Amino acid sequence: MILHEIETASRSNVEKIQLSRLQQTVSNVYSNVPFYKEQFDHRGIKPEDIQSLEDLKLLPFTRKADLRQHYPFGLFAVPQNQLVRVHASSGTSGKPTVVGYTQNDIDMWSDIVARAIAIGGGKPGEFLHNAYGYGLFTGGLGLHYGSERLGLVTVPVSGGNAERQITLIEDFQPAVICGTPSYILNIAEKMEEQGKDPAQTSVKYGIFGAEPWSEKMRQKIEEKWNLKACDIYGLSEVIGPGVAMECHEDQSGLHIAEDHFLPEIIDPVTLEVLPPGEEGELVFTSLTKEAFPIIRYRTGDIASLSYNECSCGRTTVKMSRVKGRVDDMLIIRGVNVYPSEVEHYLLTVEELSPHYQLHLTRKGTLDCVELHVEIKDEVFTGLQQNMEHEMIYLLTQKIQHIMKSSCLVSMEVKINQPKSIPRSEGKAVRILDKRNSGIEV
Ligand code: DLL
Repeated sequence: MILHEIETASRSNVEKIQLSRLQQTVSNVYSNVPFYKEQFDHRGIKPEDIQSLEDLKLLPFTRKADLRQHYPFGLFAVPQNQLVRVHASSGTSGKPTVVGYTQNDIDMWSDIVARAIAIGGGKPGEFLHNAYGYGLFTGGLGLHYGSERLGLVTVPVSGGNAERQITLIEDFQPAVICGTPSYILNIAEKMEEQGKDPAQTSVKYGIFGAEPWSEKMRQKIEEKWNLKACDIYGLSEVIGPGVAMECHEDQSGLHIAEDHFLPEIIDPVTLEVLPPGEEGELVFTSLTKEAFPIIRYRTGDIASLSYNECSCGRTTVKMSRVKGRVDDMLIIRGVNVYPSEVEHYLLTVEELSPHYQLHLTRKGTLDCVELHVEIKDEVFTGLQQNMEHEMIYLLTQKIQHIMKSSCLVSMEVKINQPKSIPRSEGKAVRILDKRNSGIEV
């Protein structure tokens, strides 16, 4: 195992590097991004006020809305002739958020993704099958550059066309596969339809992320593919994939590339910074970015931080698996529920496939959840006609009971036929919110 020096550095060394990089970043944004200058002036803060990492708390937060307001390039810190690339993430509403990179930014990003692939088990010389989408989304190109940087033979398949994915996996014999967990399951399903067993492929390591997934989903994928599945996290506003990566040795939390990104956890309501171990909204400050430095970016993702030693030998701070997004948290009759919790318990039900959707509706003033699940192919074909209704009834009761006792909310469960829930080629759509459609159900 090759460890980058910073990955095993002492806390005091890491903090020394972080402080000097933070001071540089703060001076840079103050001089080059009018939005930040205004924000700092408004609070009476000068770059020289940042004397310790604690002083980070003096700085203002940046929100997605700030990026939208300065669409497309208003928060960039370098002139256009220094940019070499832009990416964008599609918002569910309004304009996308656009991010820019200098050549140094691309180099830094390639380095951290190379590190991430190594953390996940990839080795130089092996084939890496990259099924993340190429384009404005950072997944495809992010993993691509990192894979090449580490010296893997990179197969730039992109998302879509599962048949071709299968042929290339069979013919090129990759050791590593990358994609969203939902799409990787989708490919496995297509293989099974062709009478093939994904567990028999050459793939040993999976680098999966870009959407929330549960521990149970990891178990399903690992079983189906006979591989080690590790979680990769990132977001375009911060750089793209590679902000944090789970190690294949320990598989319990993601090592943050904290020489480049300074994490905090805040209470999303009071905005107070929370201590290690407490769950809250993840916030990142970039420490080395040139084109698009970002201060205290509120990711909207819910996680916690841990500074405990990891069995892999790395000393970098770890973030927990993302539990969900602040805005995805469902409040059903006063009870908070994250879709990932629903997923976790749902996947304990043997008869179901790992595909589901939550449909949110409103009856009068009450929020209601319909949980759409899908029965497994083999269970469905094994059903005898006259038993069908009874079996579906009993299964519905069982799932409703599991949800009520684990997530503490009542959900209306709808059991669907195999393959009826839409499959994803990128990020899965798990929630359909029909509450503001004007239609009262
Ligand atoms: O999804 C970057 C990425 C690409 C990460 C490939 C990992 C692999 P965006 O499209 O900007 O960037 O979306 C960022 O996706 O704020 C999270 O809500 C979610 N997300 C990303 N990784 C994970 C993960 C890419 N491992 C948003 N677990 C983030 C849960 C994730 N959610």
